[in-house]
Amino acid sequence: MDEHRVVWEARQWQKRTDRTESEQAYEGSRSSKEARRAARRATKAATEGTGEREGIVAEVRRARCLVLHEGQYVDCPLDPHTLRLLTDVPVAGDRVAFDLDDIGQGTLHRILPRATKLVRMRTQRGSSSRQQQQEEQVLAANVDLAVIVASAAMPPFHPRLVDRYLIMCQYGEVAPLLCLNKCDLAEEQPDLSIYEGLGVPVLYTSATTGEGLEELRVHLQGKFSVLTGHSGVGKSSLVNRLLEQEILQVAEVSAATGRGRHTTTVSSLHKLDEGTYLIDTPGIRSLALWEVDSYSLRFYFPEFEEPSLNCKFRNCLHASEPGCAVKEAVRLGDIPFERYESYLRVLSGE
Ligand SMILES: Nc1nc2c(ncn2[C@@H]2O[C@H](COP(=O)(O)OP(=O)(O)OP(=O)(O)O)[C@@H](O)[C@H]2O)c(=O)[nH]1
Ligand SMILES: [Mg+2]
Ligand SMILES: [Zn+2]
Repeated sequence: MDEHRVVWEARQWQKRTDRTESEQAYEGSRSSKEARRAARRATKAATEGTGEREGIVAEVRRARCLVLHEGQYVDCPLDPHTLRLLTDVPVAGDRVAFDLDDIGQGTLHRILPRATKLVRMRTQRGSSSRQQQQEEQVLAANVDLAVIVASAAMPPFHPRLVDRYLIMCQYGEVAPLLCLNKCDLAEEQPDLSIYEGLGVPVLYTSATTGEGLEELRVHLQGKFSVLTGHSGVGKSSLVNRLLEQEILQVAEVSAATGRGRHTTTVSSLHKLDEGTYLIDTPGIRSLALWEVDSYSLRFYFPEFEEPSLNCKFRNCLHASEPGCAVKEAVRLGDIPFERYESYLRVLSGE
């Protein structure tokens, strides 16, 4: 199984080499604290003299956003003029250049290039017809780690959803970690060895009893992380527990449907300690995948990469083609059947 780990990491590395220079510069800055400081100094130098400052977007509401700057939250209006200037809507984790006036109000100037982004697709009704339009929705920017939170029970664990979250991480170039929360509620924990085999760290936690939280803290240390997952799995509860404060609202899962109530409605960034930040996000209703067309989908399953070199057709989609080495690897048990099944489901647009 260790080979898969290598493939996963190699794939990430390979994608990184495709980046632009400025992205690579920032990427490099994430590799060590010293480099991160150097990047900050460089940005500071670039923005000095213009009165501009740099901050991190902590929360975006309808007409304003909060920017974290030197330990203070700065209120910045998001009026139509500012939004036109920015060309994109800021999201939690974005690094922004802004100006501060005498009464402490900020004016956003620019969103700095995003090193990573966690993205999902949002479907919107077209204005004139019933046509559905699809639009990229960035959940969080510049994160090093995506904590995919699932629950052992209430709502029940859905392994196939995890595969979709992993595709989202691969697409956004964010390292994944699987956190199975509410372990106190389940007598038997689901088998997550498939994910460990892929090189994805797996943690078993309970925001109620505190189980696994110290281990989670170790993984978060010194990183910008985002918690993502379905509604009601306990994302906000985990953040509260880690912050040791009841900052975020939580609500019970509906007894009738067993589903979460979409309690969190906007993403928010929280500082755990110097250099450690957490972004809580709203629960995702459905995880349609942005820009992952059927041709490129196979690249998001890193364990397919090596066997696919032996497929008869170079463009093999590993579906109904003859001489498919990926299907053969599934038959031999080298690729877990569940992962292949997930792949086929996403491929068929389910
Ligand atoms: N037993 C148990 N309950 C938990 C645990 N974590 C969270 N809960 C409960 O689960 C419910 C939902 O928790 P939230 O933290 O609001 O879930 P969320 O993922 O933030 O949900 P959204 O904001 O809707 O996306 C609350 O009633 C929590 O008290 C846990 O580890 N064990
Ligand atoms: Mg929440
Ligand atoms: Zn094939």
